[in-house]
Amino acid sequence: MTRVLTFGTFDVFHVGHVNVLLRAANLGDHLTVGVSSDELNMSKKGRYPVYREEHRLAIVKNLACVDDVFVEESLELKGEYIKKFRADVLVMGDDWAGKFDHYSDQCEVVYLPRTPEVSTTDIIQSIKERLD
Ligand code: C2G
Repeated sequence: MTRVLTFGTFDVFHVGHVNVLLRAANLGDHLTVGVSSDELNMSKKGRYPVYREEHRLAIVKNLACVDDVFVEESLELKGEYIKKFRADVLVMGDDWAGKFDHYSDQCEVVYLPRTPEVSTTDIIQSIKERLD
């Protein structure tokens, strides 16, 4: 049984999110997803997500390809999460390429290409423009 672990905010859930989760799930038999907390987003991006934490968790948790979710409280705890969830593979989008290579002594580290031309930031921008 191969256990896969991935992370993300998944704010304003879109097709790029579902694509990366489907591809992550296909790398193993069980997929656990760490969903970044509202506070982690505030500290790393300087803003709170549009969708609050429990709503982002509920969306990701109820996808057919996802087996388990938890709240990711800190970017520095990846090693602990890999142990806790007994991950064989850590999957990240290639916007993080190279950033997690040091975990390769604990599990396989895989970076998947992002889906082009879709992002939460662009969706928020396009809604704003429609309202102006
Ligand atoms: N993603 C993608 N294609 C897009 C947009 C996002 O493949 N067009 C992927 C990202 O690469 C990531 C996942 O979807 O793997 C979630 O994206 P974000 O919510 O933007 O995640 P991020 O805020 O980078 O959080 O510990 C790391 C963080 O939790 C990652």
